[in-house]
Amino acid sequence: MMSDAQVSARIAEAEVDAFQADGAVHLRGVIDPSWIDLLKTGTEKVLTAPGKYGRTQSKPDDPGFFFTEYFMCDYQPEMRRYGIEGPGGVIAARLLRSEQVRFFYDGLFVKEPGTVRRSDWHQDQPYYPVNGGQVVVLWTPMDPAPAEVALQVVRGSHLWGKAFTPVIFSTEQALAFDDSYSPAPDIDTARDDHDVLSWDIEPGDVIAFHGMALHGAAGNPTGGRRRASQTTWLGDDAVFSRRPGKLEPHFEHLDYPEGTPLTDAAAFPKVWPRH
Ligand SMILES: O=C(O)CCC(=O)C(=O)O
Repeated sequence: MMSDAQVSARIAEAEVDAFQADGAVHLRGVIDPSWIDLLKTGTEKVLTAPGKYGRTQSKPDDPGFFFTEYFMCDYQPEMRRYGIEGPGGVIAARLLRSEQVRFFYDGLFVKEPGTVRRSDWHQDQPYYPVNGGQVVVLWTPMDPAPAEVALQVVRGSHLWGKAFTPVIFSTEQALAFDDSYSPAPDIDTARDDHDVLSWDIEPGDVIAFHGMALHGAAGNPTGGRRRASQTTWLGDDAVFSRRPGKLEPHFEHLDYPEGTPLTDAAAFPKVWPRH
């Protein structure tokens, strides 16, 4: 098992610079195989007995099967162990150049072979009441994923200064936000107008992307499964900021004065430094 120092040393300064400038970076071999095994075990348990946010995103007559779940660290021991004890905290601290890192939440994206339903282009931060530049999502595949089916990111979109209206995947319904939010552009119909970052990715690798980076993923036309975990991490400058509309009920208990640093250990356990 790699030590935290070994994980950190695998991330070159140029990769940190790329993350900061592009809003995303592909990190190779930063997650030990034993963590991937733990994620796979957790995934099967979640598929068998999902929590209250488990959703089938593909419609009954859609080919394939696309399943998502969130907040597994609250109820699923394998996922919790990976989130809290795994290498995510040190990776996030390095990429965010943050003194401290707090675990925020996790997600699961399973696309069985032949899945047509895609993950629409979106930014993550509008879905939750957190502002700040030091927010990173670590997207971690459990299966090899060629670039066409892995997560893709529009280069530099985290610096556009734009916030896009969240849309609930399963119902395709936009949340009722005010006009400080606009609909996300459909990158697929105008791909040539955008610089889309994509990578062939293996288990053990991570695509790290900024909370305001515009990202999406195709369905899964391949013959293999495409299971991926995401964990979301908050750095020093992350603060509470109320969104102009209703969010997932899970976030409703988060209620602080606007701009409060997110250091409430019950909601945001500190994972870096380790002690
Ligand atoms: O894996 C996918 O299909 C989408 C992942 C995603 O959108 C996310 O991690 O926010």
